[in-house]
Amino acid sequence: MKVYQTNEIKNIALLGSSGSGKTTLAEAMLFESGVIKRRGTIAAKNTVSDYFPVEQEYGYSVFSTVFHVEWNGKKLNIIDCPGSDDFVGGAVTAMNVTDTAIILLNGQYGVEVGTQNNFRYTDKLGKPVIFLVNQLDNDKCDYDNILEQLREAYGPKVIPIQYPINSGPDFNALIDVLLMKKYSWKPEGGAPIIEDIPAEEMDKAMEMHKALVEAAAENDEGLMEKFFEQESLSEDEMREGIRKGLASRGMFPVFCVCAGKDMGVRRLMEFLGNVVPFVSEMPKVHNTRGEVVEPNADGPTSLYFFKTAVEPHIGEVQYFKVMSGVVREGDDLTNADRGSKERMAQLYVCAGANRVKVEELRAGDIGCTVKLKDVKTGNTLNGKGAENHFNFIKYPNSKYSRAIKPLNEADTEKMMVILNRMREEDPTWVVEQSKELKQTIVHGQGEFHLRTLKWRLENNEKLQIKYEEPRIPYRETITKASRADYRHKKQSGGAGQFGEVHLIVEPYYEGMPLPETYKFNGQEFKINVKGTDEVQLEWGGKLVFINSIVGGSIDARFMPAILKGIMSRMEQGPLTGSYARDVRVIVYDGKMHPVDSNEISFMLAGRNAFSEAFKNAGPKILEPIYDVEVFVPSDKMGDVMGDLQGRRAMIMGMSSESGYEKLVAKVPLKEMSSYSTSLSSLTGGRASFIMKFASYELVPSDVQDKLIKEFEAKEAKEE
Ligand SMILES: Nc1nc2c(ncn2[C@@H]2O[C@H](COP(=O)(O)OP(=O)(O)O)[C@@H](O)[C@H]2O)c(=O)[nH]1
Ligand SMILES: [Mg+2]
Repeated sequence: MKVYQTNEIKNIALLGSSGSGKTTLAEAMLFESGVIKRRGTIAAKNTVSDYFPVEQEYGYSVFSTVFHVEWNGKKLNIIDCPGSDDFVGGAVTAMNVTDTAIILLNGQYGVEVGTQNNFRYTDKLGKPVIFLVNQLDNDKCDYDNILEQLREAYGPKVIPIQYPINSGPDFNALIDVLLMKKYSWKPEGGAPIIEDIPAEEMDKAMEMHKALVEAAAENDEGLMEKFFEQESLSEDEMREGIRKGLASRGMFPVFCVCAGKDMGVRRLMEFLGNVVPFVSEMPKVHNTRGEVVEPNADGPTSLYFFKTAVEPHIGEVQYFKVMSGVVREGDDLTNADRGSKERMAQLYVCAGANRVKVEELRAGDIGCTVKLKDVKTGNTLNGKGAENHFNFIKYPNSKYSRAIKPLNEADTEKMMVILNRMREEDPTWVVEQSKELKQTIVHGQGEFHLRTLKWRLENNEKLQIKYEEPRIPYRETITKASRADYRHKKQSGGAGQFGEVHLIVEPYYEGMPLPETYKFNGQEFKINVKGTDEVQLEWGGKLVFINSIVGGSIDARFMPAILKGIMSRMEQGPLTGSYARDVRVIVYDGKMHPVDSNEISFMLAGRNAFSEAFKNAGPKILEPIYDVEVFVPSDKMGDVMGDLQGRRAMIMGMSSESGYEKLVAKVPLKEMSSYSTSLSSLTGGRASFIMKFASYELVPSDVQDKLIKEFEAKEAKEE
């Protein structure tokens, strides 16, 4: 295997909605470059890219797949990304370690919500984009209309380099307006027949060629001058201009293929090899200290690990990008995240499950290795002289959660070990052992995401599990002031117990003034603040505890016990056992016994007085509310809106973006538990959404009554 220099390497991500044809394109690229002898298909479950059993079972990509092809002396590292929102983790990672993104469009649908999501990420990361219209053989494919949609969505920077002459089932020819040639294929695809453009296409081709030349010239002043002098550019000058336009996102070229029939794929690869920017031409990468890290093979060695795959018979395969320097087998490196030392074992370049040994990998290249001791996805390994640390990959928040349980309770520990290991493969799974909900919760990107987790646990790990609805982390609070006394007294043989506490509770809000006078049933209570404890509650909100005991009716030494008693009730709210928050308590009086008073007595008196006062203080249940943004194809807007209204959503706004609508709403978490599934079935998988915790708000009174009844029934059963 040849060692490639930094200026011979290009890193490319294949993006696009699920079903647009990324995996099929990857297969055609591998075939065209001679890596494989036969093209596999999704239907036959034998593609290089979807090589995990779970992917073959479901017929779509779950993981990103890294492969490389050699083309005209260049090495193209390509990452085939899963298209579905459920597996967005792989796409986010790939975009971070590659330079150019190819966004595939399904000829049948054109611009989809998934296209927009992918494009937004490339925008955030400043990556070049090539649009690739695939499935030109689909009878619903309307290329001109897709171009229209692209221009509407991304503006005049969208410049077609090709157009099909005969899209639909007979597709076999296109015009390339960069080379000004006609490309056509025999039914088996592969090598094109390249001819002059037929007379009847000449006008259209010339017009598009001119637009392309002008767009290419715009990216460079020298080219612009030449263009004005000669009214044209040479082929090389055009390539130069397009390369610059790509790198600066001044141009988004559009290509055409029919990946399924291997038509147009060679020409695309030629363009990738000749025109798309090299690693060294891309915007600089920074380490966490903000220093520029040049992709320079002469610099110190730094590797960034972006992916872990656990493979049968091999174990963990770790994928990395050489951010600077050179890595060789036997190199001693230090893990910047974990402080541990690692010795590099064999190095490989990858083609899906097939790996080829390589002696060294140089700055900008992507490879994989095995048998590392303690390297997790996201870690940086440094050689001598490098002190880099990278953490540029930000995963989206999870939006689908389920409580997970082994069918056999004895397997709980085993399950946790496996879940934690699987997280290393896919950091978008979040596993949480919730003390509050008394459940183990797995958070993911959607129902499919968790379904594949279950499939893998059951099929690869032989561990049977079940999912349940996660409980909702309700909160309790009060809405008005109230007062209570409680005397705890116990006389049993020897030492007795005695403690009496008088207190007032009231709703707490930030910046409220110190208490002065209260009136309950005509009786006035004057408050004399002696001391204030402000407890920042672990679960959000505050408890403010005010001591205003006069005349020593309770010794100061008992105050911490009273607070402890109150806290124990805050942890287990009086209404439903949920955490309470935002309460101010004023202990203003009480009684002691010279012999029998002790801490436990005051703890219990404090707890019970608090409980009683809380119940009379207009107690309310709060529920978590999320900010939700839904991206919907315009024709599905009505259905999606209606569905949201059925979920007690408050619609905050709507805006039209090209091809889809963005809906902003506040929705209770309780109503979001099956949202990803419903949205997917309402829109045929063409919508997507994101959600983020916003605030706690009061639940409607009918919901509150129901929750209290459920809690009481459960308590009665347990007693
Ligand atoms: N007719 C036709 N079907 C295609 C083409 N490319 C892919 N497909 C089919 O579209 C489906 C989705 O393709 P796949 O490569 O899995 O898409 P991905 O989700 O983007 O990886 C599969 O059934 C493919 O066989 C094409 O050019 N023409
Ligand atoms: Mg795929």
